[in-house]
Amino acid sequence: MWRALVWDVDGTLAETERDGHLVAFNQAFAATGLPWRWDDEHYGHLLGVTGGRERLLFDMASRADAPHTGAGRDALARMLHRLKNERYAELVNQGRIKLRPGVQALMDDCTHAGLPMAIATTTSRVNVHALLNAALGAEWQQRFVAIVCAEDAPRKKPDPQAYMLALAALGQQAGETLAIEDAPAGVIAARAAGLPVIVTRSRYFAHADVSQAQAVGPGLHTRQGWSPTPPDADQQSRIDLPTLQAWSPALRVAAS
Ligand code: XBP
Repeated sequence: MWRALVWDVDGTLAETERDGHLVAFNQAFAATGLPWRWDDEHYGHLLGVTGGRERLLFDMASRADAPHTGAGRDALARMLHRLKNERYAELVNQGRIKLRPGVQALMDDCTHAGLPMAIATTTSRVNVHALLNAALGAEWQQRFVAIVCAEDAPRKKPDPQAYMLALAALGQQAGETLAIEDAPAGVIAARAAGLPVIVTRSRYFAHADVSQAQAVGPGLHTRQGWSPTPPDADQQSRIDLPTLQAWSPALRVAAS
């Protein structure tokens, strides 16, 4: 049986990268008068860098029109990142970013069953707050034992720091706690902390190597298309908590 569940945020809870962060980065460039624009393909490439500010600095390193000094690039990245986060919150509040199908239903299952949940993300706290306040309401934080964000875990995924902190707050054994992820860096981080992981494929990591994960599927809304096959895979219904509990012996053996 799982004793706790840890959620990644971007890509796992919602398609925040495509519908939120990418749009907001481009709005921040425009608002600053910069000619830079990131297209879908370039952003997919940049997502190999975790952390929005780190992503900006990585991109600037190959731009001739970026500030020439490290201090100049750092100051610009901080300003753009702050602006981006403001625009991201606006997009969320406009209702442009919804939770992925099956996410809220599984959260509700856990809440009703008293199964503790935590969040482990490399995203800034303001972005997590914007998303979950809009999706779950003002009391959203009460649903999680721990909400570990970039500010708490500066060593970003694939470093296991965020998962280690979440696990410590939950007070559970790593092997009895399931992580839900979408990205290779997140899978590596969770596995390095000892957690079994299931992956719900997202837009930018649809074909990425997540071979360290114990199961991979299209999303929590369906039991079909998963590998390995979940219990009662012939059923059309979603991945609910009873399904995850029935699946746990196989996933835990695969993780050990
Ligand atoms: C995703 C990230 C973040 C977001 C942007 O983290 O790497 O950097 O792209 O958010 P996770 P910030 O998959 O762990 O949720 O701009 O706040 O970094």
